[in-house]
Amino acid sequence: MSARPRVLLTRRWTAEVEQYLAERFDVTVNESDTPLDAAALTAAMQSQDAICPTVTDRIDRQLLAAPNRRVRLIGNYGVGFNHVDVEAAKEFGIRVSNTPDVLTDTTADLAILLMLMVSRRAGEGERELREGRWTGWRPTHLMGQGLAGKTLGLIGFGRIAQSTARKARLGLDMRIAYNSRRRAAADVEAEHQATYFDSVDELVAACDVISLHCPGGASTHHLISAERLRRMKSTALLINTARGPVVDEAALVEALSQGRIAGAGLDVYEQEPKVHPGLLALDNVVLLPHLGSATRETRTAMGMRVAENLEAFFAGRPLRDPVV
Ligand code: 8YV
Repeated sequence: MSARPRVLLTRRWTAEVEQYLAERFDVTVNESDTPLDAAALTAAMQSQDAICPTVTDRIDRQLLAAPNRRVRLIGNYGVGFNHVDVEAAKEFGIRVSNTPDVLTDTTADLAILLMLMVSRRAGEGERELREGRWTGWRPTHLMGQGLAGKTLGLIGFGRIAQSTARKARLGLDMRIAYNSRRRAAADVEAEHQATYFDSVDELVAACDVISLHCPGGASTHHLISAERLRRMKSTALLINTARGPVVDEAALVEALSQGRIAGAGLDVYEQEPKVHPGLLALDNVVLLPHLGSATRETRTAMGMRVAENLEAFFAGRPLRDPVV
């Protein structure tokens, strides 16, 4: 029997997937479950046939250019791949795959959760109660704002944005508007009763809630800038389940502290796991630790999707989810 391909999981995965992979590949798992440093990743590039990274690993040009490289596939655990230099991978003939579809609803649920938590001041209320500051019911206590009839503006209109639109429209009775690099087909717009804005500036000015669903990377860096925050309504909420650097965090802190927008719900940050101290001090912001896809079902489905890509690659079949 020929030797089984060597595969590195840079973090612990769910038990089902680790077992599934161990039955098919020569798997190394990073038992410490803490991010590997550049030296460990370089050694893996030289000893493994495939590496399966997560958002906490930096797979940059220098790493991909490691001398005596053995790795031929980067099987990313996650749909977003802005932590992988795909241009360099392409140049060096290294394949890259990701895990679309399986985390769509789970991540959209989290966007809705943040919208509800911020609009109904749930974080503030829970802190008040746990800290023993709740003095009892009164008509004007922690009044939030309703979402029904309000307009949700989506930036990016891929799978997760459309799932969020569906849940917001059918579940919360919101109106849908969006901006994306490419306008969606007429039947997709009709399905979501979505209004297209070809300008982000106009979208942010017109909507009550802005939710980010675009990819990370250079083209969307600080897309939500101080200037765009200024264009938003003073009652508006900003939701980010995409990537931290899409928002200028320092500008957001300023806008929130000065009451220029009403609140924000964040699941991602510019320098994870660091969070801007200004955000921590604010009450009108809900902060979650990158939980977008964190359900048992989804984390297993993501791992199985990586497994499908590994199996296809090493059997010489086309990748299920080719990025490069
Ligand atoms: C993942 C995500 O947990 O898939 C993505 O792009 O942001 C998260 O859902 C993370 O990226 C895993 O690498």
